[in-house]
Amino acid sequence: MYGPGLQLKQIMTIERHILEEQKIHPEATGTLTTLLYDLALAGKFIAANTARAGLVEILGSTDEYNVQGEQVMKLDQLADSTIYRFNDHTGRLAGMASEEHEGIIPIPDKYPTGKYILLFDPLDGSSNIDYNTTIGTIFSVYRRISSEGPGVIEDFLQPGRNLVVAGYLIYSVSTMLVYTSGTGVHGFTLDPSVGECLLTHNDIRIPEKPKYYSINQGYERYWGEGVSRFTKYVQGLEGGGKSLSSRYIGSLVGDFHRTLLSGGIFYYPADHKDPSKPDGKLRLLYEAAPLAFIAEQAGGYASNGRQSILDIQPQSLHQRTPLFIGNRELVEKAEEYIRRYG
Ligand code: AFP
Repeated sequence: MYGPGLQLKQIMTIERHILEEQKIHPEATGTLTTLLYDLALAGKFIAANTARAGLVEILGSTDEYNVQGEQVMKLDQLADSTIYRFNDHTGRLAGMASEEHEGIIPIPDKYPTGKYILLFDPLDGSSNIDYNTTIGTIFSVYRRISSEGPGVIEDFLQPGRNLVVAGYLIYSVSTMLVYTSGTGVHGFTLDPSVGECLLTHNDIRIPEKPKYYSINQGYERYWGEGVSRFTKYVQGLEGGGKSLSSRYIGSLVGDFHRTLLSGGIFYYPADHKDPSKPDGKLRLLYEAAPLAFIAEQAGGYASNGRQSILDIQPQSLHQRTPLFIGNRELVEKAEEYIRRYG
């Protein structure tokens, strides 16, 4: 319980923070504010269920496979339907897209459509579920391009530069929500005793001195020369490099969150492991782009090895992309190695 030991100088709930942010935009109608509020609420529901994962019969996988050919975990479905149900009826959205659905998720005819588009990865890192390790939810919001009615594919295939809001929830030692609406990156920690997300990380900046590099080293034999040599660089073995320590969770949200707070680089490059996935594993629209927006707002940078993630024009909903994200200096160094060695 809070009392004399209270660590926070000021209690700023996520609701209050979102409302304060809204004041910066006098033209705001409040639609985005309530959308963010509901995403935070959906996150609390998902957090409550992930916290009970070992206790109720939701741990483990279903027998179904999603559009990526990956086995769908029960918690994935629960997270997916939670976010959908919080957002289908509000009149704020023209449509949604999720990792778990092949096409656009339409707003049911009986509800009005609105001016925003919501994309989400309901439960990222779900192969970690059975091992009680970090998982997360990633969300991003665009303004629709079409003028009215149900959202069309062009509304979804927008470059990350057009993002209005991006954020993630991380379900770990504690649950946190981190988001940006283009005015810095702010992190809120869920206090389970009162059920509120309180501001604990105001205006997050990636530390200038990087601490960790993060890549699945198990795939080393599938990398191109640029990635191999860059990895030697971050290990301090080539080019007067950094000699960083290594960390890898295998959950993008977890690996990114650590990179954001500690400084360093996370990368999931293109590799030769699976010819059907020449651009690596991660998805541009609902994984790489939102985290790239957050990274840039925190003073960092994200690239596919050749150009900014935020400048890529998506061609399809589930498009994959190589991702290099973290301290600008390191990501640009990775680009340099890839330009030079491929
Ligand atoms: P899962 O949701 O199947 O666990 O995949 C997680 C993920 O998409 C991303 O969160 C990780 O960064 C990446 O895959 C890890 O992939 P590898 O297991 O190939 O390293």
